[in-house]
Amino acid sequence: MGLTLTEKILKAHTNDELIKGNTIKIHIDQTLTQDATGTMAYLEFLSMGIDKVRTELSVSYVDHNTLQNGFMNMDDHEFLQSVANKHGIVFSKAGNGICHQLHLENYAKPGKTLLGSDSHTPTSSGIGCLAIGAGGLDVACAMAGRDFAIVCPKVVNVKLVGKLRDGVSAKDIIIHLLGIMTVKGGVNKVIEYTGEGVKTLSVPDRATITNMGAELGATTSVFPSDENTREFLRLQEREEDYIPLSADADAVYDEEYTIDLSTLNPTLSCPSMPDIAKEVDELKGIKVNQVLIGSCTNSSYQDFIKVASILKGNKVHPSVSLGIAPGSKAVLTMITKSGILETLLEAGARILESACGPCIGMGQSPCTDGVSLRTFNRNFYGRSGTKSAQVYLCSPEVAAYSAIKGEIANPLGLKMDLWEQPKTFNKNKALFIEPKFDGEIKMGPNIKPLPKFQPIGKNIKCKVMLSCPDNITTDHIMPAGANVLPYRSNIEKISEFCFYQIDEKFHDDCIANGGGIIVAGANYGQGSSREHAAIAPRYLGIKCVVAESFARIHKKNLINFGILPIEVKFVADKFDDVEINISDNFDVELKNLTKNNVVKAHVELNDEEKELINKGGLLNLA
Ligand code: MIC
Ligand code: SF4
Repeated sequence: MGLTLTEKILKAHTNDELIKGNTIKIHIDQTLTQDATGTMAYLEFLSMGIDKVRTELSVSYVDHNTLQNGFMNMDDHEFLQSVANKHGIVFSKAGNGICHQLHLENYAKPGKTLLGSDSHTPTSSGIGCLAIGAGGLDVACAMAGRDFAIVCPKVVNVKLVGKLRDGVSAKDIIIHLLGIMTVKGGVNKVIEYTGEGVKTLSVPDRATITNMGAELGATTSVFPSDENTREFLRLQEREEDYIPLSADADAVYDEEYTIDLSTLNPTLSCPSMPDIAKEVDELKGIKVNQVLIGSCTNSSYQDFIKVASILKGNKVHPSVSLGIAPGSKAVLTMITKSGILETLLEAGARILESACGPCIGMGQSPCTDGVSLRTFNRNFYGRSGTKSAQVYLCSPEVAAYSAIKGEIANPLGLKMDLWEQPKTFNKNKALFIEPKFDGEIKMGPNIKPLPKFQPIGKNIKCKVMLSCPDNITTDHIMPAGANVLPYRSNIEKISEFCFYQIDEKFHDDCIANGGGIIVAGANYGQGSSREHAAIAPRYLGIKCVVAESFARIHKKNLINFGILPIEVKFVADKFDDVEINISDNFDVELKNLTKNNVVKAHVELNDEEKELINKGGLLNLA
């Protein structure tokens, strides 16, 4: 029986048998961190007392908190740079670009494994590696040379046939797929792309698709490594990293979908969930206030060729603000040299820093009730910084054309080839700093020591602190944005914002009651890998989350910090009194004393995870 591409890469990185659903441990070749999750990850790494990272390559990027309004963000950057220098990690300074775009350009290699403390790490899988997002602690462990445990994934075959029409692009493929599979359809699965249509997609196209596989909840998504991959690596002057890789012709998949590219239309994700997919003609005519082009999903040079081809000779509509953030310094340099930048400026675009920026709510919040069209990957409630805003996700083509028209408009059939594809890529590495293995670790006053947590115990009597519906995101649990991100290294302070988006009293109620439990619907914790969404609730005394199901990364983060994720439907309201009894084998009895109902569940944990819960989290084991 033939192997899938996923199985081939997994087999080369594990000694465990690939039995679907079992926990397997895989060896990690490369890691990446970004600043917003990185400070925690490196505090955790430092607590392990290891001199030099034990991976082939580890890179520390600064791209999220680049506003520096106050000393806090810059303190974080100084800390990160000093750790990188001392412990053998390549450091990418602020202004160099977004971690995923940079990693794809500079370091991702077919056949390798990459673990990153950011949920969009799978972007690099567009090149044919297995790139997985995780919490900072898991990445710290990988840097320390420990294997990474995952549930051996099911493999989904998405067969692409035909060719996209002008005006339709990779973003439309993934939004279309999100409409079919939903934001929980990919949990514990790898999405593998096959079929003749794959050949029509460049590596940046593929990376747009694997990037947004995170929105499916997938462990990762992967494309074969083929002649397009070789060409991309040649442009990056690293053709030697190329190896051909693909699934066997008789590979067996767990699920299959076929997408005929020639029939796809431009498709948007509607407010406020990436899987609310609608074709552009259903939305045509909606007036737009803001258009933003950039983020790790759509900020490649190739994207800007299309955007500039549409904008050339046109003006941005008077009622639209168009912001553009090239994904990396290399892309910015290339659009400058080719004249694309001039075209964007002449049309009336604002040029933003090469960083995450508005995608993570660092500036550019829309006006009250504003309609914002973004080429990004997440439109969760409140993430833009304006709760009443209507945020749509779309391709660069839809974004650029709508910016001119002042309303959602259909770019189908437009020609977008006024500029040629590059002959070579800009390789200036001025903002990459190689480690020298010396110096002292710099810890400014905003960087607080990691808190210690007590184990939750076997008998818990407490109150429900929050009862919430399906698809709660980590942006609901631990919001980001310009007011909150500066406190990513300060758990006491950041916990004040916990659940602020949906329950402003959550923090105070937890303090008043000594914590309690959270009750939720399905797919709890989808979205970001930020472990603050586990640490802050734990800090506030949350002991268990009882949900119908969990997102993969968040479930692991909860366990890492000693919170028990109990998977069962439990009817409860805020402030209900509950009693939870946990056996040594993690059979759990949940009693709602207020409503007089009892539910039983079993929490499936491997031996290591049982120990984590029993000891109060991974930090107590270090
Ligand atoms: C995001 O897109 O939500 C982030 C910000 O990149 C997060 C990481 C974080 O919260 O720092 C992610 O995707 O993991
Ligand atoms: Fe940055 Fe947005 Fe990408 Fe997250 S999704 S890494 S915030 S650009």
